[in-house]
Amino acid sequence: MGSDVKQAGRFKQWVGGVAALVLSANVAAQSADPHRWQLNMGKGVTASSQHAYDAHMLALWICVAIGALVFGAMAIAMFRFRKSRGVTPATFTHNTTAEIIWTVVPIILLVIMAVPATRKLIAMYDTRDAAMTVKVTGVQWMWHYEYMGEDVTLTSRLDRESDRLRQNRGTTRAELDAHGHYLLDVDNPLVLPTDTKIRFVVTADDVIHSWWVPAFGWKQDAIPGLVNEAWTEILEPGVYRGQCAELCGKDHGFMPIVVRAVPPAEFAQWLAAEKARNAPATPAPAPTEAAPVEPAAAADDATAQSPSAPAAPAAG
Ligand SMILES: [Cu+2]
Repeated sequence: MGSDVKQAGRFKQWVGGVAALVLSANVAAQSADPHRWQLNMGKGVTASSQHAYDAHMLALWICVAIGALVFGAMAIAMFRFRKSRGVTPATFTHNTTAEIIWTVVPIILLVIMAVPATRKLIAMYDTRDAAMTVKVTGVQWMWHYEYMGEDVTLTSRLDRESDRLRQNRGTTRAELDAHGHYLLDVDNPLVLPTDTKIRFVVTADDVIHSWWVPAFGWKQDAIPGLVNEAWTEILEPGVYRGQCAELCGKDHGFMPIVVRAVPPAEFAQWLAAEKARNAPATPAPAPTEAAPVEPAAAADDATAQSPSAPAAPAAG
């Protein structure tokens, strides 16, 4: 009896799992997160990622057709012309027509794949006419973001809870599952507008990092002393996650990327609020709190202005 109940529970769980899988195909199309047992690459949420997906699918279907043709021909040849049927082999060794065909056809196929792929690659590197620029700086082991010309900067680190779980030896699987985005969450996500061409300039402060959000369809190396460019135009609002994709030291695995893409109007609001927050404290409007606010604000200012005090020059 008990085992029956257990079995029924199992079955329910299994059915639930399958349903979740089928449903998640829909949800995944929105969130662009990979899901369990995903077979194909994701379409992503930008024109670049969808171009990559299209190029991939074109090549895939050409491969499928070639595979079906070649293996089909082999199967027919092995079955119909087998020795046990008394077939005697032909004695010719060359066939000029066949050789020309199997040289020309692949060339045509390669051109069919290369032309759109090259066009898409060129578009991926065309950062002109961007509406805004975000500077991304990789630092061991976090990301700095600067909205160029807006006086808004962010520092984005691994969220506290992931950090606590990863450092605690007693962390259980259940705790990790409960987190939901273990090692893929940050304290301050990069907020970006949708339907806007955004240019990125990517660099690093210490070692080589790489900024990678799979749903955007590209990754860009962040190299100290070098400024790399990239651009994106996010088509759907959502939260997109990525990671540093260049081994950059012991905490390489703990500098995830989270982008929150919101409609342009919401982004403008957020940016205005950030600007107000970062602006030097104006003395006039202090409606609720009085004196004790001032020194704290001043201290904040001082630290914000000199994030790293230059070391005294070494003598000699
Ligand atoms: Cu890194």
